[in-house]
Amino acid sequence: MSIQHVPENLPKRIQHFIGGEFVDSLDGDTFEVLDPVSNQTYLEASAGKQADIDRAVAVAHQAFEEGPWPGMLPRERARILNRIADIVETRNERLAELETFDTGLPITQALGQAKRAAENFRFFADLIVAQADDTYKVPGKQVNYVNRKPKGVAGLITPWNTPFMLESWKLAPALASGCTVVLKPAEFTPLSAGLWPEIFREAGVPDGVFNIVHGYGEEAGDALVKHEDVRLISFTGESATGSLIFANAAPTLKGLSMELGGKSPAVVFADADLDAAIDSTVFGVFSLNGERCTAGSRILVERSIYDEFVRRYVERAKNIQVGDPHDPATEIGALVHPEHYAKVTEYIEIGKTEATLAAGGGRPAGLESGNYVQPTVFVDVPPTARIFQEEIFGPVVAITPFDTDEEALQLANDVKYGLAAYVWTSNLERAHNVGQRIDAGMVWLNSHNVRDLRTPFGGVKASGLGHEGGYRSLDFYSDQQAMHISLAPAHT
Ligand code: TXE
Repeated sequence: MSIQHVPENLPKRIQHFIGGEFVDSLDGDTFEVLDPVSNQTYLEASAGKQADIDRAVAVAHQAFEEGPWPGMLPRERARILNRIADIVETRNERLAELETFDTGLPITQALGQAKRAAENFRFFADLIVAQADDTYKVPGKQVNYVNRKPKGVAGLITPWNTPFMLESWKLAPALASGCTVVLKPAEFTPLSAGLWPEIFREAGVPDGVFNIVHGYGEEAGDALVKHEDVRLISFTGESATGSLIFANAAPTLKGLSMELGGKSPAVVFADADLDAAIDSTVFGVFSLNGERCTAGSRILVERSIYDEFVRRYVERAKNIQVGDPHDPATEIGALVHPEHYAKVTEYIEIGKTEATLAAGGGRPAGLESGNYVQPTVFVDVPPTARIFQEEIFGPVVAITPFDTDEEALQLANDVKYGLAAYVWTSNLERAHNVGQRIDAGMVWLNSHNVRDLRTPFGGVKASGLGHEGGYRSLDFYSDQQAMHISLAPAHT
């Protein structure tokens, strides 16, 4: 039976943060926040709607038009971003405790999130100081130069799988660029966002620059997307939601950056380092409770090693420790919410009608309540199966064999998504050729998930629009005004 771990000093209510103050919704409405271990309500959060978004955007807009933030020199903003990073790191344990309580992620995996969030702020602090603007000399003693300006109020809409870290991945470049922001966290996991206001205040971010409005996507999120004073939306979430946001943003011609769903292939050739490939593909779909957008949730294995691969993979899956996320021994915790648990278990039942169940498929022994599922492995999965085509976003993997490189590529690309891909082979020519031909925004060859923050992070096809990372993020949050000046002597 899962132990009940409730962090101390939880807020009575998770409120919006607008203009430097914690406030309730104007209509006083709230929504329940469940603990994924017990599915009990320990918290409520302010339910933001149009009026609350209007209030937050007005404050952010005024801070942009009249406040010091957009006009600061990059090195001044960089100093504040570095202070944010330092303070975030001092909150590591508290953040991990809140994140585990809110998301159901194993505490050992939540403990890594503060460091990643801090790194995001340090990285963009460095980048804005290093960034040079373009100048061009043209005939007739004319000079052209680019005047880079922050776009304005940025709407940031984030998902629930690693909420604090994914919020930092948008907050850092938006604030570094001089934008002011309204953050709309995921309603499943609003808790850790409440750490930002104190961190930003301590670091010296002026009031009004950073605002949070909690609420449902179709209410607060929708109002943010449609607001005419919001210049751009950076969104991370499901592809279907991305399409909706794309349509709703059209009338106000907003800038859009969208990191969406995935159903990423891991292609394992017979000449792969099998130990490394199995370690990676187990990590790829069972870490973060399988609630990982870049999860390698389809594994395509060359036929000659297929039986050996499946045998070893099933063995590993059966030994993964599922349990209370606050227990340091746990490797897979509780899924984030009963609604998501229902979605994942429904896919598991569908999978049983489409393919062969080789491991898992039910509730772990001894965990009779809570959103717990066994690490589940389906094999001999046909490409027409729903569990091959659709994102499950849980600890469920589909494994299937292939005979030729061409067949591997055909299977890999036979989905609407194109986020990540993983290729395992000792033939490096084949690794590059196969990797480059997979429809994916990000490909790892004999590796996984390690990346430099300057590389473009994003997907193709249904997995996204635009890329985050490095200068691509800064360009998204900035207008680049082309200035032209004559240095020829004025006609006397
Ligand atoms: O997404 P949802 P979830 C994806 C992952 C999975 C999904 C899980 O693939 O599919 O995110 O997160 C708000 N107008 N990624 O279930 O439901 C909603 O309130 C405006 C990919 O949260 O799309 C929440 O804040 N906003 C990613 C946010 O959108 C709306 C990495 C996401 O909600 C809205 C992590 C609307 N109509 C997860 N409806 C990557 N590619 O990097 C909902 N929202």
